[in-house]
Amino acid sequence: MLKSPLQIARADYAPKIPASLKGAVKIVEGNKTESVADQAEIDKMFPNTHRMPVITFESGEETSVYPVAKVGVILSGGQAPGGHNVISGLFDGLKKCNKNNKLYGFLGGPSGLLDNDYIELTSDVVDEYRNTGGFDIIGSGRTKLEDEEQFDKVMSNCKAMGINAIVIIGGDDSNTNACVLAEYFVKKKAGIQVLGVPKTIDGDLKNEVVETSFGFDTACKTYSELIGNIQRDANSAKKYYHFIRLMGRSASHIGLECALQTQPNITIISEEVENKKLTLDDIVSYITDIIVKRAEQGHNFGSVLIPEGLVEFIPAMKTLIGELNDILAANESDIKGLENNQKRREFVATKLSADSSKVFTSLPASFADQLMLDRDPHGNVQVSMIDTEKLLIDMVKVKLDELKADGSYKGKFSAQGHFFGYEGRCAAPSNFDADYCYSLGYTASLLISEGKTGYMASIKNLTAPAEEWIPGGAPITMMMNMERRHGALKPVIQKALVKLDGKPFKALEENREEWAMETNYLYPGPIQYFGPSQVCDLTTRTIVYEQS
Ligand code: FBP
Repeated sequence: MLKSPLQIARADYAPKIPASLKGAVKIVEGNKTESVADQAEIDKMFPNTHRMPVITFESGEETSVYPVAKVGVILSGGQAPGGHNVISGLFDGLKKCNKNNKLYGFLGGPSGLLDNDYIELTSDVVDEYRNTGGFDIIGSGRTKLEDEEQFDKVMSNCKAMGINAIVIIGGDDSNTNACVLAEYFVKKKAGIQVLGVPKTIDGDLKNEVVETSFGFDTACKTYSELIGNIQRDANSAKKYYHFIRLMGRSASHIGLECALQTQPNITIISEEVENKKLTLDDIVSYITDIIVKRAEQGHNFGSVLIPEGLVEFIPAMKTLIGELNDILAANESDIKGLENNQKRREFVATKLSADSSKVFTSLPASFADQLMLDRDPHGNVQVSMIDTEKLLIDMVKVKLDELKADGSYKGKFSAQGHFFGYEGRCAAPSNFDADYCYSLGYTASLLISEGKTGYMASIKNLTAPAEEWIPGGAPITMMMNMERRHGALKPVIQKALVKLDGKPFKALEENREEWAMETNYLYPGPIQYFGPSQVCDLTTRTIVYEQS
């Protein structure tokens, strides 16, 4: 494989790990846990894996002798920086536990487990990928593993290969499925453990035991570098407003973190929009108002951060999308058979409720078409394909033209739209993600060796130096509650949205008026891999505020 000079230098980086993982390790079981809500239902659905204790790994006196394990690993869902280091940590940990342990990588995500499509991950393979971004070592996918027929297929494939543990590296949906699979295998006495690892750049898989999901740190640093560069350009040319949409399918953690790192003029947070029941028009008015005030000071440039998932948090749009989901699912072939998008829009409009139909038909045609695009395998709208930044630019322009006509706006408005998502998902992991991911993988190997199932690897105390991190495992059931999905109540991991009373949001709230009017941009620059620790080992502002 051809390598860049940075890749060659970076291959030698030895991830920093918690002191307790360096020598002999002992397992310490803590208090029994229970699900975040709906305990009675979770008891019924997870009789074997609900109410298990939290686990920590501490320095021990004697090296344990572990039985041989054959382990399968999959990468599930969207890419996130550090996935390769989870696999390196898992590989090294398994070899440390027993040199005869073997690791197999199932290809293309969960479908690899169903199709029995795998490679053995030997040191030759793993060494090529240490400290690199991407999921290309084995690929990823979004196939849903949720019904018993699939579980039986996975069980027979694993039994045929002698696999006794599966590690699922994924987000909230994939870890929910891992939990259901773990319970099923216990019930069937399959002798196959299932462990999860918290992945997603979106940062919405976190709770009291999982402080952050991996990849969030690197992705936000990558986007913040780009936002900083754009802001410096805006402040130099003084002629453009940059509307920047940031990935994060649901929660606005990425937008909030990038705002704290770069201090833009305007930041929209979806959770606040929902909480205040704002309409699209309210959001446009808020942005327009700031643009008018900046123009009065002679500033006709600026930066606006928009979360990718915004449309689903605007109450009227949320209702519309909910109705569209049902209509598209129920009339799939009829809609696909129509000759063009205009006909599809007209057909769909007749099926919507009166209110939603009004909203739908008032949207620009191109935007309405994007709302009708295929859902992902989990039934989610593919928000990365919806150009919310362009919609907002157009709507702000219309409002400014009206204000100009009545003489209350005399500025100039010229806007550029950007979408940052794929630029960050496979970036070379920051030191934080390289260290965190390696430690997560290593911890997963210990959970396997200790015979645990239905656990997610967890590393706590993440704002301290890596030496002081606390490795362990959290029962996935403790993160669960019952939610309505596709019309039925299902056990799912509770998604962590931005808390409006949390310190990261408060920090934005306290400063945003000043950032709107002043030009207080911060320029974080590129991720640094070599150099002083205070630059190279920075964590996110979010986690620092959350733990302060
Ligand atoms: P995961 O939740 O699987 O980690 O993926 C998150 C994400 O990066 C979102 O931010 C984004 O909306 C989505 O994936 C895009 O996925 P795809 O490229 O498959 O459309």
